[in-house]
Amino acid sequence: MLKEIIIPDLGEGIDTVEVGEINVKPGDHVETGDILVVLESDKASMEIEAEDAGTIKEIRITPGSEVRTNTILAILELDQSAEPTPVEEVEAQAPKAEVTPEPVEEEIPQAQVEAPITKRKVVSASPSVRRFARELGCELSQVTPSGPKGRVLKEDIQNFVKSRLSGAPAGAVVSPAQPEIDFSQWGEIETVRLSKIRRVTAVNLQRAWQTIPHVAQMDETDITELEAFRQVFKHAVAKEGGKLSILPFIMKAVALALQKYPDFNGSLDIRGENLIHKKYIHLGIAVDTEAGLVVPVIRDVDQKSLSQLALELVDVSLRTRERKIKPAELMGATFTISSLGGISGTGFSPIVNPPQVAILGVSKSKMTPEWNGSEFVPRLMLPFSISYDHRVIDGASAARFTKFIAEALSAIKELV
Ligand code: CAO
Repeated sequence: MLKEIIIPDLGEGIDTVEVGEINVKPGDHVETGDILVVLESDKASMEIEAEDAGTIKEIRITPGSEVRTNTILAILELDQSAEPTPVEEVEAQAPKAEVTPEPVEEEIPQAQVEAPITKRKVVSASPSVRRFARELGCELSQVTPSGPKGRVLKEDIQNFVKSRLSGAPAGAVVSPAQPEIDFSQWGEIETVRLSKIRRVTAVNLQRAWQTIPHVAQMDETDITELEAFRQVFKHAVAKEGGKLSILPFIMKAVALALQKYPDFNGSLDIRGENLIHKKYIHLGIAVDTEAGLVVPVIRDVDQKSLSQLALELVDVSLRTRERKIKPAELMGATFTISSLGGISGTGFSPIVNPPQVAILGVSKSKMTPEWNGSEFVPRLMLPFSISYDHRVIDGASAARFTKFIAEALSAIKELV
């Protein structure tokens, strides 16, 4: 059964459009949805797609020609499975159509004609911009327009192509490259090659920074009792080869918080349409090594005791610093903790490590005078923060999450 593929209604005020690309030739087999032809007016491009599967018998237009509503673009021989009635039946109803190239206006018997065709997406762009996009192999419908009335400009295509080459998402603002500077013109210099870890980390951090809308939430907690507890039990843990720093307590509190607020343990799917909740809690722990930052993973933190976590932390951080950690041990984290508490600082906002949606930053605890309602008392206060992906987490949820961690660390008896 043959079918005419005709130009759909072009809309008011558009008499003719120019044929841009013809993506098929006689003999080609097409599936439903395949783009057959691209039409171009001075305002927009229109892709004509196949409504049915079949074989192209004839093309009746040429690139650059002017066509109008209802012009026949091509003749398609429908696949048998796509035909509404058996071939024999159709043949009995109407004479078999012999579609010949001449004359062009010859019609196929009406019984065998089905129309019209769907418009896919109308993109507003000038012919020169469309030509430019075609030369670069860039699909106009994917470009974010910045011109008046949603018109795609030449710069939009340049930005789109740049972002694709740099791995940034479509529509992301691409910063112009930094100019190369000869620093030796102002004094003596030495060039040091960055380690592989630093180079890989740089790419990952830049991608995370450009693709995730980050927000940081600061908080603090009273760990006076926790510290007293730690001083008593750290010797027993040390005898087993572990180190009971504040970190294992924080890991426990975070695991509880992730159970209560599972969004923080989730990941956005690649289209950004679904949040994947993970039923396991694997924590990435940022370890400072000579070669740069490495993040090994401690698994099933919610199922481990404090001393188990203390032992595993020593083992993992030691092997990471000695570069003995296996690649598989660096994968699968659901949330990351970055602790600079052993060094210095009152607060910082770490960068979220995708596909995770949040990261905890721990700073150095400090003895501070705290008002208890009637007097100032010395309390050991631990500052910490979370950075989170605002596409997934709201500010109020972030504040509840950090409040929960703060309370869990203060209530040491319940935590252990
Ligand atoms: N406040 C006060 N003191 C703290 C503290 C805190 N928040 N956290 C740790 N300390 C103390 C520890 O108790 C320890 O003291 P002692 O040696 O007297 O017992 C000392 O600081 C050093 O701790 P540590 O670093 O050896 O142990 P840890 O369990 O706290 O941390 C590890 C382990 C691997 C996370 C850490 O060594 C590390 O590498 N941190 C750097 C992470 C990093 O670079 N992050 C930045 C990445 S950017 O996001």
